[in-house]
Amino acid sequence: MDRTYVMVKPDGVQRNLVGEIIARFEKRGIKIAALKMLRISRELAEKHYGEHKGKPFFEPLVDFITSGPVVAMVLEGKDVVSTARDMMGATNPLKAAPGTIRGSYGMDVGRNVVHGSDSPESAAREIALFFAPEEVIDYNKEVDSWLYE
Ligand code: DAT
Ligand code: MG
Repeated sequence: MDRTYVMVKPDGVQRNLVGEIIARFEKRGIKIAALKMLRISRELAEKHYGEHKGKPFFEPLVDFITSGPVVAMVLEGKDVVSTARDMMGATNPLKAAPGTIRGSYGMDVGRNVVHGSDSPESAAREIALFFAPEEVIDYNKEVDSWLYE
């Protein structure tokens, strides 16, 4: 099974969307392997978004992601990196397909409610940034045999 890093951003927390977002992944059959709320430091934000350093939206992005608590999670499932991204929709919520998380709850690219790793390599890097190895839990769910053939 694959793992990805997903985060409800400060706007999602403030807008009471945490439960709704987690429920979408759970109901899909994606397993929660780690979950916590935290306030991201500037240092961690700059590492997490390191690939965007130097872009015009980098400073506002760091300001935004550190502006309030986030809910960080590791999700597990078949092809979960791309599945979670598909469920989130395009970066710009106005371009995100209706029914996706961003397409359901967002209006502006700088307030797009959720983050999800964009590749298995990013997922490994981001999981290690946000979670200690012992915080990511390996466990079985009986329902898996009803989700996977
Ligand atoms: P994604 O979050 O879909 O992986 P990304 O990695 O390209 O998108 O960008 C990270 C975040 O930065 C994105 O969720 C919102 C913000 N962002 C991206 N492009 C932007 C832009 N052109 N203007 C303002 N914010 C932007
Ligand atoms: Mg990205």
